[in-house]
Amino acid sequence: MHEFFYKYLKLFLTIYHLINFEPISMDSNASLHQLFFLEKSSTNLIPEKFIWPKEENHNITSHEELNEPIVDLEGFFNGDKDTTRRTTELIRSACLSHGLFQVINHGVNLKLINSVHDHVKDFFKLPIDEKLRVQRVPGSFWGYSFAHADRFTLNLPWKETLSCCFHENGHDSEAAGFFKSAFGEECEHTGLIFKEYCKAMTKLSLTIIEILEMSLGVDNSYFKEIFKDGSSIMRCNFYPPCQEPGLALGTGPHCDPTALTILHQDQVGGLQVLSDGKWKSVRPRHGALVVNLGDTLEALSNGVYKSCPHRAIVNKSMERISLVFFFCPSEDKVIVPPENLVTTERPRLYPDFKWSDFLQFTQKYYRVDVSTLLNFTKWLINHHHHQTT
Ligand SMILES: O=C(O)CCC(=O)C(=O)O
Repeated sequence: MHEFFYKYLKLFLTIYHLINFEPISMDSNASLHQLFFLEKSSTNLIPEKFIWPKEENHNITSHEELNEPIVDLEGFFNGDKDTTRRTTELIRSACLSHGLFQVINHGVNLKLINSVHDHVKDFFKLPIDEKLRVQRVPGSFWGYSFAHADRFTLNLPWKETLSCCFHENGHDSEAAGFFKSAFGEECEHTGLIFKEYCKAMTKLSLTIIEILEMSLGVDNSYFKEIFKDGSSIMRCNFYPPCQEPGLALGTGPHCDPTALTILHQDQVGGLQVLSDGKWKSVRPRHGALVVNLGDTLEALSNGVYKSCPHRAIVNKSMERISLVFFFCPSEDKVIVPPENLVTTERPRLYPDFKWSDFLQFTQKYYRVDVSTLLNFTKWLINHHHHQTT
C-alpha cells in the first residue's frame, strides 16, 4: 500500500520538477518532509499545514534564556544531608515557578545516551519506505510517525518521531522484537539499547519523585506508589532543517499530560519554556538531562507545582534530535493529592482521575496543548454529570 502511494508521489514529484525546471534530487532516501514540499503554499516555502498561527509562534527569534537551576545529584546519591537540602530547595523553587530544571551527575551512563542518539539518527536516515514499515497506527504507542499527519491536518509539527513503550517487568522481546520484526535480526540490538535507556530513565525518575516528595513534605512513597507497575513512553524526535523556521514549529506549545519528563537534547537547541509570559530557550548542556513536570504531577500536588508549558522551534540549517522519556503512573491508580497539600486555603483544584482516562482523553478527544488539564477537568465533570442524570 505504502509502496504504491510512494511510487505515485515520486512520479508526481518528477513531473513537478520538470515543469518548474528544478533539479530532481529524489531517491528512495528522500525523507517524507521533502515530499511535503510539493505542497508549497502560494507565498511561503513550506506547505500551509505546517504554518502555525501568529499567536502560537510569535517571538521565535527571542534569544532570552531560561534561568533554570542546574541540579547536581551527586550529593543526594551520596546521602549528604546539607547538599540534599539544597538540592531539594533548588528543585522546589523551579517547580513553584515554571516546572523545569536540569540535572547533572544523574547516574545515567553518557555512553548509553550517545548510543541511543546514534541509533535514532541512523533510524531517521533510513529510506522512507523502511521507516514506514514501523508506522505507528492509531491507538498504539509504538512506531514511526511523520508530523503526526495521521492524526491531524492543521498546525502540523515539523518533525518525525519514533516512539516505544516501557514497562519495568516487560519482556526483553518487546522492544527487541519490534525492531527485529521490522528490520531483521541485526536490529534486535537497537531494541535492547532502547530498553536499557528506558530502564535507566525509570530509575532516575523514581529518584526525582523521591526528591519531589521531600520538597513537598509528602510522606515518603505516597507518590512512588502511584507509579508502581506503570508503563512509560519514550519518544525520539527528529527535526529536519526548515526553510521557514519563523512560520513552523517543531513541537507546538503544550504541557505534558504525564507526570514527569526527562529529555536529552543534542547541542543544536530549540526547546523553549513559557515563563513570565515569554518564550525562553533552554540551553543545551553537555551531559545534562532536562526534567520537566507534567499535568499529572500538577494534579498530584494540588496545583502547588506547575506543569511546564514548552515547545520546540526549528532551525534553518541544522537538524536536531531530542530523546523524551515520559514517566507515567500506573494505569488505574487514582490521582489524588496527599492530605497535607489540601487545606481550607488551598481546596482541591482537580477532581480524582485515573491516568488511563487522562491518556484516553488525549488520544481520542483532545489535541494536547497548554490547557489540557483544565479541559480534561471540565470534560470529567461533564461526563460525570451526564452519567448521574
Ligand atoms: O524536542 C524538544 O525539545 C521538546 C519535545 C517535546 O516537548 C515533546 O516531544 O513532547
